[in-house]
Formats: sequence, C-alpha cells, structure tokens
Amino acid sequence: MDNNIKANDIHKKVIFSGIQPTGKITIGNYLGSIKNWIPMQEEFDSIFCVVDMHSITVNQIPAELRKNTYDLLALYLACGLDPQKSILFVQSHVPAHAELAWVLNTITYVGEMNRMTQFKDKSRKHADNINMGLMDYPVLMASDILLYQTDLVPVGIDQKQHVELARDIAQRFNNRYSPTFVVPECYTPKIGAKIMSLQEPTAKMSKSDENENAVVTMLDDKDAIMRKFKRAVTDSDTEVRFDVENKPGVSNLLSIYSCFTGKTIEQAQNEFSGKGYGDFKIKVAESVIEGIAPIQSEQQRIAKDKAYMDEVLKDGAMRACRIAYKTLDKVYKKVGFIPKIR
Ligand code: AQP
Repeated sequence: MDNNIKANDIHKKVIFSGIQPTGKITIGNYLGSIKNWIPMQEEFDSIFCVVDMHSITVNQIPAELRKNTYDLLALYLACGLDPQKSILFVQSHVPAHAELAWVLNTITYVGEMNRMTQFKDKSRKHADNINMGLMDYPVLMASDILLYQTDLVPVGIDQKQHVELARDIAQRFNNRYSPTFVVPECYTPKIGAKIMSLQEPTAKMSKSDENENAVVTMLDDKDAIMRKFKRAVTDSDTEVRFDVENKPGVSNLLSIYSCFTGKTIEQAQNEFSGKGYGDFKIKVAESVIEGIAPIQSEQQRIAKDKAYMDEVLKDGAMRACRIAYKTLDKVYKKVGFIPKIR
C-alpha cells in the first residue's frame, strides 16, 4: 500500500453523532445533523449511530421502536451515509456505551445534571415519567462520544450543552487518572442549527411535537408539506426579512429555504423583496418538496430490504465494538478494575 495514504489515514480526525428513533425524523433533524454529515464522511473517520438506548428515556411502544430504528437507518442510507465510508450501527448493539456510562456517572455531579435544559424541558413534558434515565441521558451521550475518541460532534444547537458536558467529563477523567479521552468539539452549521416549529416559531421543531402542523417530516407527502407551509405562522407585517427577534416565523422560513436551495439568506431575502407571504410560503414548500423527494424514494426502497440493513448493522457493530472496547479496557484499567482473563 502507498505509504502516503497510510499516513493520512492515521491522522484523520474522528466524528461521531446520532439520532434517537423516537418518531418521524423532521426537516429540523435533517438540516441540523444528517445533511452536514454526508460531506464530512470524505474528510473524517465517521461514526454514526441510531441511539435507541436514549429513546427509552421516554415511553416507547416496543414494536414502533423497532420499526423506527430500521426506518432511521434506511433514512441515513438514503441521505447518502455510506457504510463503506462510515461506521453505521445501533447503540444497543455495542454494550460498551452503557458500561462506560456507569464509570462516567461516578465522576458526574447531580447538580450538573439538574442544570441540563433538555432534562428540565422533558421533565415538564413527561411529568408522569421523570425517570433516572432521563436525567442520566447526557452521561450516556458523553459515553457515546468519548468511547470513539471523537474530535468533532456535528449536532444541532439544542445538543450543544450536552457536548459541553461531555468535554467537562473528559477533562475531569483525564485530570483525575491520566490522559485517556480526546476532548471533543461541538460542530453546528451556520444556518439550520435550530429549525423552529411552524406553528410556534420561538420553539424548536421536534419530532415528538403533538401538533402535526408544527412539524415537517422527511416522510411527509407533497400535499402535506405544501399545506403545512401555507399554514405556517408568520406575522402581521408583509416584508420578507431575516430578523429572528422581531420576525421569527419569516426568519425560520428563510433559513429553511436557504438550506434547501443553497442560496444565502441575503439572496433569498432579495428574491422575495416586494412579494407577499403567500408566494414566499409556496416557494419554501416547493424547495423542501424538491429537496427531499429523491431521499424519500430511496428511503422507501431501502426500508424494504431488511436483510441489507441487518448486514450493515452487523458490520457496523463489529467495527464500533473494536474501537469502543479498546477505550473501555483503558478506562477499566485506570480506575483500578483487575483485567478480565480472556
Ligand atoms: N429543530 C431542529 N433544528 C436543527 N437541529 C435539530 N435537531 C433536533 N431538532 C432540531 C438535531 O437533530 C439531531 C437528533 O436529535 P435527537 O433525536 O437525538 O434528539 P432531539 O435533539 O431531542 O431531537 P427532537 O427532534 O427534538 O427529538 P425528540 O422530540 O424525540 O426530543 C441532534 O443533532 C439535534 O441537535
């Protein structure tokens, strides 16, 4: 093998990210995460996970969770994640995630976890089920990231606080024992890092939102997408202008349009100057329909091929385990556990 290729490979940085199979994936999930992962595969050692263990922190119907897990993997593949270039796997297939999380729990403080915004939000939303897993979610996420010696975590802005906690935990472990973990950086896209609800544009678009009109999913058909954008909440003004504070609805639509067309916000603004909101909303809907149509047909094709998906997952779990257990063995040794006789 060419020595230059070998040398470059050794120095490639690692990226890790994942999505919970908690329902239909939204264009927010897509623009904040998956869309940015595709080109990154070329440059980084890339590891992408369907984080099923996180998803049971809120109540799930088991049969639906299984279906959502395969559907999400099919979407990853349809969007262009390539199992030849990236490791694709399901979190529960690599037990090291839970094993490392236990160790990290012992160096994480309850006070830190109480400050996590997602925990506070989800506790309000699921007041009848504030379980330990919900509180511990960020430690499991730190484990997901640190197991692979991750340099960069590409996520939407809502996950930034969790990546910062993962950094704190990594630094704490490294200081207490000795350098063990790479301290990861958070990567968020310039536009699309926080796509807002179409009905309440000051709140994040979320796949678990019960209001169907608030959310555009990657599986919505043309008519549903058009209808949802036509009904999107804007303001009583008529000017298409990017101003998140005073015009959150219009700014959100401009961000979505910019992400799907590749135009800058300024170009988009100029395009709609002097035109009414009606035309603007239709054009935004059309850009989304056009952008996701090829992904939808590919996703449907792959979702039918369970044997192929199982192959991808088997290979992915094997490759992920190899890296994860190397890190876990180091951690166990450093904290003083005696080595297992193999
Ligand atoms: N609205 C959003 N805009 C941009 N990025 C977003 N992400 C989520 N919502 C938006 C990013 O998508 C990735 C997957 O997130 P997740 O499934 O792990 O959990 P989440 O952040 O809690 O996403 P949801 O859609 O809000 O799920 P539910 O409703 O189940 O809680 C992450 O990179 C996230 O930043």
